[in-house]
Amino acid sequence: MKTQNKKIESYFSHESLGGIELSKEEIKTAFLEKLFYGIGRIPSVATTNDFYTALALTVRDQVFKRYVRSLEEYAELDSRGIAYLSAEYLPGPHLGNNLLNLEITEETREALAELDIDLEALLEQEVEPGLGNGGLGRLASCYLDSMATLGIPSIGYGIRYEFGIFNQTLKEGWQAEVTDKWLHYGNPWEVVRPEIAFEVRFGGRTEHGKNEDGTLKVTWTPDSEVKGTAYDTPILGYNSNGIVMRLWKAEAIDSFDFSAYNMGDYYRAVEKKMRSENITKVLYPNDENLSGKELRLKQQYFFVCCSLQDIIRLHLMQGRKLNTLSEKFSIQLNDTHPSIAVPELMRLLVDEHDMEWEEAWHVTRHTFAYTNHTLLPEALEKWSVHLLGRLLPRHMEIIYEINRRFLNELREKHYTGEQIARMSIIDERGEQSVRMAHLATVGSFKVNGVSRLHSRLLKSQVLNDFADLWPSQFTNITNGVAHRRFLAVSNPGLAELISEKIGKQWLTDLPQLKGLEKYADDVDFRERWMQVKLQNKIGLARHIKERTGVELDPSMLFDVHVKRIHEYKRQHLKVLHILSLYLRLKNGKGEGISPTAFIFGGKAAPGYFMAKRIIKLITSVAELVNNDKEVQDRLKVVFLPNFSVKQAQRVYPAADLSEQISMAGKEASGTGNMKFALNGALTIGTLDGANVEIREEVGEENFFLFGLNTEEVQTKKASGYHPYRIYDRNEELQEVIDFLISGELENGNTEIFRPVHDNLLQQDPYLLLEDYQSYIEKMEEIHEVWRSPVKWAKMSILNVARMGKFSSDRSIHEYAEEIWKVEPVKVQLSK
Ligand code: 8GP
Repeated sequence: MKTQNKKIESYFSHESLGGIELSKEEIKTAFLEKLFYGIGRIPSVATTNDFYTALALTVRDQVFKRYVRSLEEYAELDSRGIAYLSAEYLPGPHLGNNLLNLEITEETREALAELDIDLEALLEQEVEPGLGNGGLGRLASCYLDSMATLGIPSIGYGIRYEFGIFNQTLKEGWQAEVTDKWLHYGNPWEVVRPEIAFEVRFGGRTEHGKNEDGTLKVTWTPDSEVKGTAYDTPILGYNSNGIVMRLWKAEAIDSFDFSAYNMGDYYRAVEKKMRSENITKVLYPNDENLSGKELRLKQQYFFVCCSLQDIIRLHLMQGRKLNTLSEKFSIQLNDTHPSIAVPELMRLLVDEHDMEWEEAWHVTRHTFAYTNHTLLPEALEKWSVHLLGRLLPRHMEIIYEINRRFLNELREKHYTGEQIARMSIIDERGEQSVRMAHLATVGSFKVNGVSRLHSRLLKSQVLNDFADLWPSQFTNITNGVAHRRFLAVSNPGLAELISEKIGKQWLTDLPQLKGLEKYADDVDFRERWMQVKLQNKIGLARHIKERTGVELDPSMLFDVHVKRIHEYKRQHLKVLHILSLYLRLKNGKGEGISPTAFIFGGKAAPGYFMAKRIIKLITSVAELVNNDKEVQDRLKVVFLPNFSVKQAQRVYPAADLSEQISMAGKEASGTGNMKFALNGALTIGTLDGANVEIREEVGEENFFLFGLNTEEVQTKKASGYHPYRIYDRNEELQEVIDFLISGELENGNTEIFRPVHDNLLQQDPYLLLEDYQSYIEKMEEIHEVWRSPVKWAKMSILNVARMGKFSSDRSIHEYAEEIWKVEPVKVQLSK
């Protein structure tokens, strides 16, 4: 905060900004002032949204106070900083989390109650920014939360999509996509920074000439330009610092002067403006083949280009030289989406700042670190050389040069032709394309996977050649979750009970939960524990009734499968299980079945045929089961539409059983698995992703394991897998699979689920049939344990007590220590 104005400077000093505690009276006054002067409303005409906005603005002031202080402190200490580059963020609603971080939830609740306003109703009013698809985007937001709390000087860079992930509705049981309009009522949490804006160029051609001193000079003449403007959302840590999430919005460049054109050109000018703005219009749903999507590549380059220019601006502003960039900044690439940053930084250093290639490459390779989030071959990004070369001609040249030098290095090390072809950044098979994971790996000083198993598979399979070449470059950082949001904010009943027993330190030190272990044998504690769960279930049942009309008895086992819909996550294995129970009940063989409510939620990519059919299958099974009088008090099935962070915060606290049933080797980590267990749900899962480590922590006796492990999956596939043979040998499975095409699910329509049926019998790429029996048997065991409430409660308590490892605070600590080499800077809060 360097200003020449001493009076302003003194206002920013710690003392005059005052303490950070706000009394109920102060909150009330501030709230009313915001209502009058902030949005110009009198209470008699104010809507719930006006109240929400007034409260958000009140809270935002306090958030800014902390944020500004953190900035000051970071600048003064001249500390090393982190830029987190992510094409996706899923922050969830801000209000509740900020109230917790400011520790003013109760004061605010009381202040509003005195004005006859219910805080819960205002929390409900917030529309969350759905700027991500799922796990990867939510992880980025968890990490910003932890970076703020730990005091890591950092900025989260991303894209301010005008339309985020679509809203999901159901039409006759099928998913229908509705445009998300999260900005419709405005966004009180962000501020626009028109002075922080950069130009981004596309297309055109390059010219290779000479500088006066004879060195090579490349000039890029683009054929279009847009401007990226920063929109800042401060992200607060718990009782500590604030950092910023800086999202770029695309606009037409300022120099475009409309008045200089005649009428005809005026419209062309407007069209050009609209074309510019298109870049940040909409988030692409994942799981689709995006390789041909020019606009997607434009988005990636656009936000990377703005972010790097901003980082360089910040670096130079401190009077530093560009060749020290890597000493002052680490840039974390959240998956390959931002990996065009590697050639972009090279371009900026070499072409714009006249650095020698070798020196620029040294800086680049010591600045970037890359996190991989998926092993799925179809999700590994590739861009055709033709498209990339057309849109970013200079970058294509730079990529070729990086690759030429890299392949030379391999040749010097006597690599064979085949190995070289495998490792090349350019894939020469078929249409030439750029392998973005290779580009990110070659351009980074560290590469990490997101769970121990995933990192091992990354090293032994997807990037094995690179791991052999540079073993010390590879590491693992197991994911973690923002436990303050997913326990303290979303499950206040449980949080309170925990704090009563072990104090509040767990809020910033999750391993403290260990202290709960000794209460697992305490009858009174166990009862209160299950009482909290019951209340949460009652709340969720009410919500489900409102949203779907389905009534759930809260005493049932709440068996929950929520996450993106994908075949590898095997929602349809759960469906096979439900059908087996249904048929058992119909055949009078249902004695071992505990009354169960099956709750599903999750979005399917709009173009993913099978995933959408699986949603339809779930809703059809729900129709059948829920309307069959014979099984009514035993089984219920619901599909809760539009799963989001907000929904998730309702669902996790109310779950008894968490379904983590992906085929082993496919789920990089999973983070829902952690959120469930943290809220006292028991897990049924395969040895996949972070399940392995969760089981290790909570103890194998407190985790329901089933199915093949990764090696067994690979052996099975290598030796020739024949799903039909399994079907042929298992009578119950036959009945269940045949049921899919019996017509009973859809008014005599035998064809609707035939694609699922045929896929399972003919290919079954995710081994549902192979794992079926093991799953069914484990579920029988679970139903038996459920009938022993004491045992269940003990297991639930021990699960929570042993989840200390899975806080994103721990993950960020590891990133800071192992990768970024950055020291936390804790801002002193004067109370
Ligand atoms: C997800 C992984 O599927 C999940 O296991 C993991 O917990 C999460 O990332 C956070 O690490 N991966 C993605 O969402 C992903 O790869 N998305 C890209 C394909 C777009």
